[in-house]
Amino acid sequence: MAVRPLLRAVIMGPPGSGKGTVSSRIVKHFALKHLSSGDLLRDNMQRRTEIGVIAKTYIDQGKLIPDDLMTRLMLSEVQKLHPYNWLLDGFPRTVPQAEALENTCQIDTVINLDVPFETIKQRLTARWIHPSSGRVYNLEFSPPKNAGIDDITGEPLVQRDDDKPETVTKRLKAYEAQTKPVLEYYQKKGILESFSGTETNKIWPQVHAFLQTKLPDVSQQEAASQR
Ligand code: G5P
Ligand code: MG
Repeated sequence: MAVRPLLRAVIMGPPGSGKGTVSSRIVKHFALKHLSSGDLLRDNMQRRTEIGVIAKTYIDQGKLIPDDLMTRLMLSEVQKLHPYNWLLDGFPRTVPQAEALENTCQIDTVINLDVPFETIKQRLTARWIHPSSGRVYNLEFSPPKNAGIDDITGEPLVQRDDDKPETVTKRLKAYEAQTKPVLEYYQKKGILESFSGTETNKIWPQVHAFLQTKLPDVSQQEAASQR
């Protein structure tokens, strides 16, 4: 009997590097469950849960949520993902978070989107999101079919409060100081795969080719079964 491959992956990269965009392409092609720490926090903020209220005070200042709170929140979600293939987006973001994750489960691969900061700043001011699904649009790169409206649900799109230029600058500083060391942490473990560029459409084929060495592309299987 064929053994089903199991992949526990993380996608990393600075704010606005395209983690959400690439993740949505990954889940269309590979049988992976996507868990985004930012989407989870925004959902809590929208529902005004205790975590959401605390998170908002940090996110609005472009700061990271404290490690103990973030780790508790994400690890309880990670436990629910077992035994599926999964992709974590936005967690871990500090070395203590990476260590806490490693104490819970083994990570097989880390995809790093290496996009220059100048490219990112431009992108975030043109971003619109559909909060409940996490779908991401960009007025230039991937506009919705109708301005201000989600393609799937027809619900209104919003801009993120933390996409203001001054908050973006703070987020990039937090990335530099607290998240870059996580790349070194995974580099030392030999599981870091970096993809550099300024355009998602050029980075994506490389990520796709890399993941195909680990998992079957289920979209191709589906297409073949319909022929
Ligand atoms: P998030 O939500 O994890 P970030 O800052 O890591 O936020 P973000 O902003 O969600 O990352 P992304 O997912 O990397 O960015 O990028 P994206 O949304 O796919 O793309 C950005 C924009 O560019 C979109 O409009 C997209 O359409 C467009 N785009 C993509 N590709 C291209 C292209 O090729 N060309 C062009 N022109 N456009 C393109 O975290 C938010 C906050 O939550 C807290 C922190 O406070 C954080 O700041 N948080 C945590 N705190 C502590 N620990 C953790 N683990 C935390 N996780 C979240
Ligand atoms: Mg994102």
